[in-house]
Amino acid sequence: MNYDCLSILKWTEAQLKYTHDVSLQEATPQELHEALGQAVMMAISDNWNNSKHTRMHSRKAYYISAEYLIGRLVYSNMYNMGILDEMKQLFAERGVDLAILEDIEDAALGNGGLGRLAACFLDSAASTNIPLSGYGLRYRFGLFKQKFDQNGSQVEAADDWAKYGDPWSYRRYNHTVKVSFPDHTVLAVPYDVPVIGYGTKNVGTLRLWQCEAEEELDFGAFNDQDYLRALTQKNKAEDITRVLYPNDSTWEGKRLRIKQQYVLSSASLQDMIRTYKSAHGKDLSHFADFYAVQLNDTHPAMSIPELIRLLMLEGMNFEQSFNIAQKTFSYTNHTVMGEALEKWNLELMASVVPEIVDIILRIDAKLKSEHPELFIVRDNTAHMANLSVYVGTYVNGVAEIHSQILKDDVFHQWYNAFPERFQNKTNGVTPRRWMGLCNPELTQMIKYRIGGDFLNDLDKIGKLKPMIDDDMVRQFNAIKHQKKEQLCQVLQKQEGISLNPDFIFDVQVKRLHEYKRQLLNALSIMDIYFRLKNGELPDFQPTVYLFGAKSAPGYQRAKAVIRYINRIAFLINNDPAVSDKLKVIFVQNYNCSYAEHIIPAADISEQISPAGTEASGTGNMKLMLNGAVTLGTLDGANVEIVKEAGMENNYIFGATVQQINECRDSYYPRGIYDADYHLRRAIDTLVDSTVPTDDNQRDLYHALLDGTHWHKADHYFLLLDYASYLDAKLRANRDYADRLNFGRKCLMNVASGAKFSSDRTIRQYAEEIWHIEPTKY
Ligand code: 26W
Repeated sequence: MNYDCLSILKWTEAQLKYTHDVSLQEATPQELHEALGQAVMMAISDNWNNSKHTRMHSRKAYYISAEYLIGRLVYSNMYNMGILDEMKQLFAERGVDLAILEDIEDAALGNGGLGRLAACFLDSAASTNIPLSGYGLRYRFGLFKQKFDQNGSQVEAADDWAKYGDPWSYRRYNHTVKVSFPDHTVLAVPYDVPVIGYGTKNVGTLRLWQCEAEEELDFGAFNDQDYLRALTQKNKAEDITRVLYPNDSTWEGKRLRIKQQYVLSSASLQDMIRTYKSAHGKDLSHFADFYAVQLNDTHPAMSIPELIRLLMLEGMNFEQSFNIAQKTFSYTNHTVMGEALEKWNLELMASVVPEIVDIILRIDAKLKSEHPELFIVRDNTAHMANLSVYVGTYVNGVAEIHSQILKDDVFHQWYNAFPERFQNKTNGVTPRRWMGLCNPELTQMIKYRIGGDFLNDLDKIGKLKPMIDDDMVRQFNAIKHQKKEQLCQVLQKQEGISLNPDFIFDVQVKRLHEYKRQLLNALSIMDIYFRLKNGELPDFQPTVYLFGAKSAPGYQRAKAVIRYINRIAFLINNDPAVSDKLKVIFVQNYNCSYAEHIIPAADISEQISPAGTEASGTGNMKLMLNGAVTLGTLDGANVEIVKEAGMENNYIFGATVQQINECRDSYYPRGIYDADYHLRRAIDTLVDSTVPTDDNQRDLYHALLDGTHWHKADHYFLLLDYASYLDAKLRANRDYADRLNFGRKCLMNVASGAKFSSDRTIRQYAEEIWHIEPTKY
């Protein structure tokens, strides 16, 4: 608040001079980023220190997460400080365009929704003065960078995000902790990242642990000229936080992952115990009165046995420690997909963290004595979700429908035993990054219309609704066009493709997974392509279908979908018969920064998972807030989005959860294939010679029509929903022709977005789960 921009500029210049001997104008983007980052860190340091001291003695919450998808911080930090425009101006006056910082890499310390949610939550807690801190891991390599080769296949490259330095964290070596394994002990060194609140002096903290060796160099080995052995311990320690696991929603029982999870858990809890003691003294029996810990899925669930272990080391008995742990932790579930639920083999776990296994077995014995129908350990396997439900105060899902499925299905028996523990916390997104920063034009229009800032009180956006008139719709449409022009420039530069901003922009951006059904979208595009060529869709409004998605590197089906979409894109984009009607583009390396360009330009938001599979979705909210209509199923938060914005302003299709459950046993997709010529023609392009094919594409074809040993045919019901999907898609396309009417639907979505601010979500966590109050300033 009231930061002095001229001082920040002066400090930046001084830093550049001292460290690189260059002027503002001569500096590379990386040098400028480093210097400006350091200057900003200086500017916020008093507020950051004050925030820590102010909350020292009060009850606090901690978010433990293996992932934080924070993206690029330089613009969002200055935005939240309220200085971005003035800084741009000051630099421009000196001949420097701050847009050069678009070259700075994202910090992608997360995979997708779960990691980005963690970042939005920290932003919201800081902006609403809620005393929440984050704990995570400082991966040397974040989520891989993605390119496409000549075949359209995904190629991965390491993401060395901090190679030019990281001005947004301070190494706090004095708070280093030790974490022990049977064969070695490692140091967990904290790096603190400030989380700058918007419109407040509050600055929160994200503390990221980096593993290092106690002895960097084995001098004996070095003297024996055994250089490899001299570095063994160093590498073994650093390996633990070397790389983020790139799997989103499929689980792999890897030894190194246990180590990561244990370091995250142990280091964070040791740190909490240290700060507890310095504020409240040695008696830890009141630990849970001052600390609430939220587990972001089960990735940090080893925190539960670890807290019990640490309290027992302090002299408490098992029962006392268990009770404190139960009061301390709550658990958020982010998926119902069976293959994503973490289940550790006990022998594997015991070889890495033996004492943790002993405690899990004691917890399991206690559970079984109280509730013989429930289990944590079964078949020599520890079910981490069950552990988290049992030794926790609350468990929540991330959208209404998802929380209901947890009660009815995933945790049905647990719900019967502990009904009072189950809650819902519908996800949200931060309006600062996902409106203010990425769409200043729309933000400005809304501020002007409703008279004042709304980015830290999104409820105000509802005031727009009664004001929507043709004039406002025209202004909205003009802004949308402007955002498309800007996106077209980015796409020209990044992908070398030129697009027409007058087209409809229909976007599907999210991780690539069979359940998200990018293939359904692709098949409908092929169908539309053939129909256009036959002159069957004379009034089709020109559309670009835009995809952005990374596939887990070992997920062959997902990679085959990427290749297929790239191949149909090549066919369609090079066919002069449809060039004024249809374009398909799959952007490379979709990430936070790309999202900030794509989302404001979208007209149509594809949210097409089969009902009951997508826990919430958060991209759907970002797109809604930027005025895209949802083309979606009644799944996840889509249900709440259309409840707020009106069915009539969105395009909802497909089977409901109930309908899917009812037809599951008798489902016969080949019957649909045989009966629908258009759909058949589209599906056949997976295997005929319309586009190049391969074994993996043939596998997609057979998975749809024949099934495999582990899944029946068309496990995700593409064929079941196809007809209603195409119908809704073409209806949206027709409706677009009436620009005023369609623009009104878009604006109704913007004006109905209040619920989807993560400020609302984080307040509900604070009130209903953590029982903490905002700090007063
Ligand atoms: C251990 C492997 C693994 C990795 C990641 C299992 C599960 C995950 C996450 C649960 C995947 C994820 O990001 N889930 C998404 O979480 C978002 C935030 O709540 C939701 O909006 C998405 O619907 C959900 O898929």
